[in-house]
Amino acid sequence: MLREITLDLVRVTEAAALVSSMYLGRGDKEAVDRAAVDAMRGMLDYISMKATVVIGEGEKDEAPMLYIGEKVGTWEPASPEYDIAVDPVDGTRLVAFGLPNAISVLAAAEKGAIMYLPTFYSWKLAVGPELAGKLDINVSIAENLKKASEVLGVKISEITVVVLNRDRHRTIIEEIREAGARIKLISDGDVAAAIATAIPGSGVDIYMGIGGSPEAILSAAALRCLGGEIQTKLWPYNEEEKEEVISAGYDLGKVYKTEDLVGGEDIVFVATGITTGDFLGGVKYFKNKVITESIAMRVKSRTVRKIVAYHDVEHKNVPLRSRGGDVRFIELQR
Ligand code: VTB
Repeated sequence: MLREITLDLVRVTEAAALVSSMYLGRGDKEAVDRAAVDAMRGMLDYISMKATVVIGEGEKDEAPMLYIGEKVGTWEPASPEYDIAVDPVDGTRLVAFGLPNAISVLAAAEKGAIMYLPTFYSWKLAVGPELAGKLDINVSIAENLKKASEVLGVKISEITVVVLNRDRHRTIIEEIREAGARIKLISDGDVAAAIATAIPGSGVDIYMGIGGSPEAILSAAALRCLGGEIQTKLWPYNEEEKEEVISAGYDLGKVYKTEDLVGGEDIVFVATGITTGDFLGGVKYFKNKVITESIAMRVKSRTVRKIVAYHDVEHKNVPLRSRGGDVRFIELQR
């Protein structure tokens, strides 16, 4: 059962957040990602499980660590088998520029339960529990917003929709404005945006638009734990990709629902804030402590835990894969 290793998994995203946040505001997003991957990979080595990365940093030849198919965990004969999906930093640019809502995330589920979406991008519509099952990715934005206002019992002008600020979203932004809803345009980090729809008091009701497919899967894992919903459709970004997926037998009209993306009942989702966002505080320093805020949740129990950790800078070790194990935190600080 994933229950037993939940806190171990929190340590994984904590480590990634702690180390990547050392590059806060330095303008170097590759360094942010490299640090997070190294710490995440290092911490995974300590966990008693037989896990396989099914969503990670890409294929083996493009990623040295956390590539798709990589085996992580201790792989002792008696340890349980899982598939894991990771995004060491969702929003590397956000960390590189010290902007809000960057998180480190990981989802674990039974073997075979995590789907693979073949396109780089997907169309997404994510909502919290109240709107789950009520909206439809195939109808107009105006219709969806009207429905949302009825279900939530609020005016359309009180509904907040999050959209990635991209040229490809010009039309949908216009349609949302036309319908009269509030819009929060974000530069990056749509996993946090999708999750925020299901967190009471986050001020976010709906996330929609075209974003990364791996991020759709991670959002689905979180939304299953929170009772929210994500609907997705494949969105090929050029003719070549379109032909590829069609000839591989995929249907561009198919709507993938939350359970299609992450199935089964044994699912854990964990995330740690790197920069402060809508539902998690970022990595902060206070005297000789470095403080992290994480969230851990499971589908089975639907318990959502917030875990605030005060790491003692003098005593803290962080495992880095590149260094073969634990490194003292102060040594990394320079
Ligand atoms: C999306 C979104 C991510 O990057 O992948 C986006 O899902 C990239 O979009 O959360 P562009 O290719 O248009 O830049 C994030 O925002 C961050 O990784």
